[in-house]
Amino acid sequence: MADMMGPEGKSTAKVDSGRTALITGITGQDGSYLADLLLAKGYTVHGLVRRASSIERSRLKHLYSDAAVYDRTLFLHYADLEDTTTIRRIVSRLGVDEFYHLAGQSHVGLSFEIPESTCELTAMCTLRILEILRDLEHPPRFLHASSREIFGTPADSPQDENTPVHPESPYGCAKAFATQMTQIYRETHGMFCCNTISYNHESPRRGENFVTRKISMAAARISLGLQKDLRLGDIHASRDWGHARDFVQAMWLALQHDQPGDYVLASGESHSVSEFLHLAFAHVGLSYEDYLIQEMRYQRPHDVDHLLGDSSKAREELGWRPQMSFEELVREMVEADLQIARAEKGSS
Ligand code: G4F
Repeated sequence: MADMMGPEGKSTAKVDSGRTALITGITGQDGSYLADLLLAKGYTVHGLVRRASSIERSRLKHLYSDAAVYDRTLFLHYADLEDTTTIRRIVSRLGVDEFYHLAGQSHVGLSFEIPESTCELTAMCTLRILEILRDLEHPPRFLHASSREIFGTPADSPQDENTPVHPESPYGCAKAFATQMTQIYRETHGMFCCNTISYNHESPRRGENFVTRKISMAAARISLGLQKDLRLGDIHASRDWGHARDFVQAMWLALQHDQPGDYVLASGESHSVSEFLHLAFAHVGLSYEDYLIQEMRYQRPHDVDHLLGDSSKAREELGWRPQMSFEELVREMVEADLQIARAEKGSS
């Protein structure tokens, strides 16, 4: 795959005259849906990608295999999040209108294992980006993709923008820092900075180590005889699960609003992991109880039990309307994994 940097590290991209956006984390679930959305709206989209020995960009494949899009309205730039000099150079040269900061280590369980790098990537890198933007003559509008993990286990349910910040995981703590820094740059430097405080959001593009995708893949693969069992941790916790495509729509809406602000994004319904299991396995005519093995290694040192968000502010101020129900989400994920599993079976 071609990239934007020439042999001397000089960029070969041409900056479009229309609206432009830069996305960190463009190869992730949310980044790829956001790229789809912005390209459909006529934006020129720039994405920062990590330089790695193996290239994992499957979520963008439909875009960069499209000659009308790749290197025309979609450009990828190599820049690790810690590489402040490169990010500064790219941002100064491009002069984008909107900056969506989605990258970071986002696995809550993993953050207990690797707290330092989680804080470095999720907290400090956000601060460094804000500093880069502050130095620009015309800073772009800035969106930080925050997380409801900043609330920990709140006394009140549902949670909204006024819920006290009290994280209970290294990831939540790093996100709390980044969220508050975003507010500080808005309030003290007058920059157009927004936080979207998202509850769980899933899709067929979800990473394979998050619980919903583990389940949808297992249901599909077990039903086709490609897998024997499913190993999980605690299945009693409940989450407020929405669809990632709906959530990136709200991120875009936040940056189109006349005032910057913070917005909780949530479906407003909470379902347990066991409900997700039940629906996913029922979709392929199976009972999850026959295949589930619970293992200590997937239990967390601390897990938040019950999550429910109140996204009234986003709905009222931004006119946000999530489109997909919990049942539709489970169905879409299992159907997508059935297609993948059938292809694997066919080729073996
Ligand atoms: O899918 P999960 O890993 O999502 P979690 O921890 O709720 O975090 C996600 O949502 C947050 C917002 O609410 C984001 F900030 C964060 O970045 C991420 O997107 O786990 C969901 C539930 C947990 O209770 C977990 O303990 O499923 C439980 N679970 C049980 N077995 C498992 C497993 N989770 C994972 N990942 N893997 C298991 O085997």
